[in-house]
Amino acid sequence: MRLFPRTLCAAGRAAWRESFPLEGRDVARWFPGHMAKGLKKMQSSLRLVDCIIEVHDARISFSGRNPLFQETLGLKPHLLVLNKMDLADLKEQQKIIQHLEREGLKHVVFTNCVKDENVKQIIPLVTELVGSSYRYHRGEHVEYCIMVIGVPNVGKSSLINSLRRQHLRKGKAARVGGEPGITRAVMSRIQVCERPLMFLLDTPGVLAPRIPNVETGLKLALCGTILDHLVGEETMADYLLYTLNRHQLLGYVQHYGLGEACDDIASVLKRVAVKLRKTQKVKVLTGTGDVNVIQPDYPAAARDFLRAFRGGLLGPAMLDLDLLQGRPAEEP
Ligand SMILES: Nc1nc2c(ncn2[C@@H]2O[C@H](COP(=O)(O)OP(=O)(O)OP(=O)(O)O)[C@@H](O)[C@H]2O)c(=O)[nH]1
Ligand SMILES: [Mg+2]
Repeated sequence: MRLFPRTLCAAGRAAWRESFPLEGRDVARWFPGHMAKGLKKMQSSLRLVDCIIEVHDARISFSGRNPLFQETLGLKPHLLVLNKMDLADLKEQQKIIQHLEREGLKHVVFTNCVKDENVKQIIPLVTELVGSSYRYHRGEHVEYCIMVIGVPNVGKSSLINSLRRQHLRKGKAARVGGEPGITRAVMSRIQVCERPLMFLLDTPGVLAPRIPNVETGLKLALCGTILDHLVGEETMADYLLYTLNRHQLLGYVQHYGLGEACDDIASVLKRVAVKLRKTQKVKVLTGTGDVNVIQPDYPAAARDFLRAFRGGLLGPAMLDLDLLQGRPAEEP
């Protein structure tokens, strides 16, 4: 169970690789077929698009974005929307923006698409970006066509719905869900604004995240970008505890009434299970007869730990703090 070092020491590296091989073909099975197919269609529609809005999770501002599309993009204006800002620890927001600028990302907006926070900034920014791009000089087109892309479950459909609420006072057009892979229709064209006339193409989370190392994979998994059962909830819970302790995000101590921070996932999950009354009686055969033993339901506890994190109940998080502070993810 103890896969990750609890402190900043590098112990346990070998265990990462052994317990969680992420290289090559293994990553491919994380992405259901329809997502991979969507990429081709998306590329063929790029011609029609005036601006790309890339949505990503603000808790992993640097990790997992797929740089591949940038090659396809060419000179198209590009806006990075870092969504789920309500779940992100943005104390270092300026540093994050500077870090992204150094990577060539000049236009970044932090949003909460559930509460429509900062979403109003997007259309004026898009209009400005398109206006100062080559497309402006084509003249004959009055409407703007925007493509929303990003890795699964970052809130692409939620952004579209939020834009519609803000600019058209209309309700849901795109289906939203808590799991990756919700948007399945390959390409729908959705109006989001009357003046200027603006359409968005919703895409089915087609971009496969870039996963250069195990930690990036686990960060993406914690943010719900990869289906949990493909990664393993207990492994994810283990990494979650490691990363919370590493960044001194100790909200879990209070949330579960643990009294103090703990670096052992088995004992944390045990206490979570007891608190949630997720225990089961198991008969154990001993030399002197059967004994009933109370056993914690570790998978249920791990699931609750992940759910609490994702719901923001353990406090806001910035999983890329290591990258921001120049302490890159440890390679296996
Ligand atoms: N807390 C929080 N949750 C959000 C926000 N935006 C979206 N969500 C939630 O994140 C989940 C995924 O949202 P979607 O809009 O379906 O994401 P998507 O990128 O379209 O997902 P796929 O179509 O599966 O690729 C849903 O449960 C949303 O309610 C946000 O700003 N804050
Ligand atoms: Mg969607």
